[in-house]
Amino acid sequence: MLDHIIAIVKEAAALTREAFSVHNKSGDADVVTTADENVQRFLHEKLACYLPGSGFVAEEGLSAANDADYVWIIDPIDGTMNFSRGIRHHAISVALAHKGEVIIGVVYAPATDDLYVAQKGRGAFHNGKPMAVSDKPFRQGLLCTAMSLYRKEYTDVCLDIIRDAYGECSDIRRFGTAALELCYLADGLCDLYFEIRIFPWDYAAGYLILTEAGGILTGFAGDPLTLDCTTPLIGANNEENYRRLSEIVGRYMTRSLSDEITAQRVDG
Ligand code: LIP
Repeated sequence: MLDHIIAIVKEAAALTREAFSVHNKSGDADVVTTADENVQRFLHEKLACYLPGSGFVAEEGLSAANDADYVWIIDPIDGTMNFSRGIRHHAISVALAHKGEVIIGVVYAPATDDLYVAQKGRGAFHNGKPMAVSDKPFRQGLLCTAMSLYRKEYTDVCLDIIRDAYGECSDIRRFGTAALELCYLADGLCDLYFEIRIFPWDYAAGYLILTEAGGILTGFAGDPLTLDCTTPLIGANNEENYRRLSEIVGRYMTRSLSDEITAQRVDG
């Protein structure tokens, strides 16, 4: 099954090498390209044929049969702004969930030919090599993070959290693609992750890849990820660093703010 999904994702990647146009969705910071739409349409057609009766939740307006046992969670191009500007940090992210649990994750970066995959209970692999999180302590950690791109009213909270974390870790990185950032944690390249509001299609595949590589990823205050709403996302290479980052986040985020963020459902 995994090899077949990989083949479909890599076939879809060819569509990112064709000419494309760019459109604004909810504003200048929220863009979509015809490549996003073409990749999503291709993946929907091929994966629905491969797994009849499966449901779909995908970024570009696709939400179907979400009560099916098997549901595909897809970001056709994660890091669309990067892609639209010619920045190589972007990826196709495909997750397969069974009764709400991610069992397969595939993240493929067409510009660099980096393939990250995981199957539940069977490890995570980068271009066929086993992945493992780093053993870096917090003070040596690289924190992948982002501002609240589509909800700029959360900017101050993000700045407070990032300022405190930056004062205690080594440095921050903003790659503009959560799917790849979670793979970087899984591969030991980065060590910490925080984003205040992110969609399931951004993180579903990266979640399995990171946890299969030994990492930790949850919502606010250890909340499990439910795959059906936007959520804060906190991740780390080990339990000690996860607790320390969660404590920093808890200085400024509240349960009511987290509830406000997770109130936005994405499953239709
Ligand atoms: C991306 C997200 C990421 C965010 C990026 C971008 P998209 O998704 O994965 O969390 O910080 O700016 O939004 O919209 O490119 O598919």
